[in-house]
Amino acid sequence: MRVAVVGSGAMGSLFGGLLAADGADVTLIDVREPHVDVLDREGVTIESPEGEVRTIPVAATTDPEEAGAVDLALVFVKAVHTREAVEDAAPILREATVVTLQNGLGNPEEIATVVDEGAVVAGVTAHGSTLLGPGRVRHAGRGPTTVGSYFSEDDGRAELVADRLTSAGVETDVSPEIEREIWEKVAVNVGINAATALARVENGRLDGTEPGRRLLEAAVEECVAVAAAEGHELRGPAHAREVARATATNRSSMRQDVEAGRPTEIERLNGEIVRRAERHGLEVPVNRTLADLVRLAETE
Ligand code: KPL
Repeated sequence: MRVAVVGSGAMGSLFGGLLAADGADVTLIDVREPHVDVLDREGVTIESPEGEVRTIPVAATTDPEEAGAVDLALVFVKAVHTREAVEDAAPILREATVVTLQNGLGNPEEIATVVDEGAVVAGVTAHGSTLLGPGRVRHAGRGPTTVGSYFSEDDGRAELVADRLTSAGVETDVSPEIEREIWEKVAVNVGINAATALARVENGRLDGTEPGRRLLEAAVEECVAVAAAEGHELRGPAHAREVARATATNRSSMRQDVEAGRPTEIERLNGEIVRRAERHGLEVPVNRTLADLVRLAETE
């Protein structure tokens, strides 16, 4: 199977490397030249959660067209870059199933501006990964991955994606309710990411302190109300608090972005909650404030 990973940072390199180790013909695509050079020359080096290190040969390029036509594409760019990255990769995606496991709302819709809706498989993953340096990632933790056909009844594509990922060691289920699953993950990210990025604290502080709990609960309650207005019933703050406890020592992805001076995913998370709330006539003052503060931090 020919696979392209569009956006091969920490998560893309991990998933691409695991698929290559399982026998797929993988090309990792990324804009960072030093990273791509090492990947293409030496392969991707993965440190497992147990501390084992292995290097897996892959092809890598900054030019999507070099990958040639693929059967499967995994989109792992930051959500702010989805449309541009998929547009650049369009020539190699004509026969591909295109999978997004990215954070936030709106990624499948962005991808479907470029490829057929039927080709889009969306999902969520609890795997964690950190980019240690060019060509090298740490597989920080394993967890469930769920995929599903986003726009239409599954024609077998989601099953196929789940089988390939599971065979590569990423245990994956298929859900008939993938949009709700994405909302559940969004609620967690809305409750944890902006607050940890702004306060520069580890995730656990949002469950382990009173101001942390207040912020998380208020942001998630607002998100739950917006999801309900769109027909999705979510589990609510208790679940986000559980995740904050389970990932207590993590630096959230948004905190890492803010600290590194990179653009964040705020517009796909709290920022998108604000926009959707407006459409439904709902007030979401906590998300509005968190989004504005992160936007401000991004301009530093
Ligand atoms: O998904 C995450 C992120 O940081 O983006 C959580 C679950 C909050 C873990 O850090």
